[in-house]
Amino acid sequence: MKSILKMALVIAPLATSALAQQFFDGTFLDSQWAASKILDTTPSADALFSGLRGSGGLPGDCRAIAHNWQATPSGVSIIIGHTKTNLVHNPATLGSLDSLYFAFDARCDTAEHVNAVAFGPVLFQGSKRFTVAGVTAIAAGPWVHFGGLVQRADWNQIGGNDKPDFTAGADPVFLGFFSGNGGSGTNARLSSSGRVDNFVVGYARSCPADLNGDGLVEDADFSLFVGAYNILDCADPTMPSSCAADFNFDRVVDDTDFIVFVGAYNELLCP
Ligand SMILES: [Ca+2]
Ligand SMILES: [Ca+2]
Repeated sequence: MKSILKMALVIAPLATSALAQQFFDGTFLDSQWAASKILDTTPSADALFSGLRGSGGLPGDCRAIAHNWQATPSGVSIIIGHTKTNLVHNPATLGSLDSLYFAFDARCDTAEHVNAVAFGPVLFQGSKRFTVAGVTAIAAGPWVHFGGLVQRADWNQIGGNDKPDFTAGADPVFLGFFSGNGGSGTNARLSSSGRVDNFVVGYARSCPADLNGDGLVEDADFSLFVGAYNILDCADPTMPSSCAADFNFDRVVDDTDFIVFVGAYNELLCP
């Protein structure tokens, strides 16, 4: 078995980056996040907004968002993009990857005439802004959770029909979430606020179980997997960074991930 492994190591192509990676933020340092207006159809296009690190998260710190806009009797929309500026993805390393995993928790505070705030994934690339329909948090309601794979085709460009460009040489990609409000039939200037916590972005390579990135899923990866499995919680400070053994991005390395690992381990060679 050992010699076969060695042979396979010799014939394996140069290891491409094959890690499942995920990035988590439950702290939301102001220096790592930026907010900008990406849509404002209010009469004077003068919607105000802010996004700042705040308390009252789920748990601990969160990103506290606030909107102030003129809601005319007819519908208007404002969308604010919150991007994690220290999480810049180079399309050359994203490659042909189509799907990104996003997750976050959100809630909406109570305010007069404000029914809800909408939240969803956002992607900035060059001058283009893209969103994906997410979740709606009801005023004074419970935290709501968004989590799911977003395919390239799922992105909707604000003011256009393009899709993000993940080909090598394309502009860097900034990822985050949007917060948005619409008119509620009230002709008034409204203020709403809410919170977002536990922001996760993940992308799976073609061979995520190859935890050491050498092109094979073998005993070395098994050891890495077992180590992560024993730690369990991606938030545990002893978990290797990016929690690559959490293949389904649910922030724990458990039996669900083990099933994925065993399937790949039996195959040995990455596709
Ligand atoms: Ca490996
Ligand atoms: Ca998992």
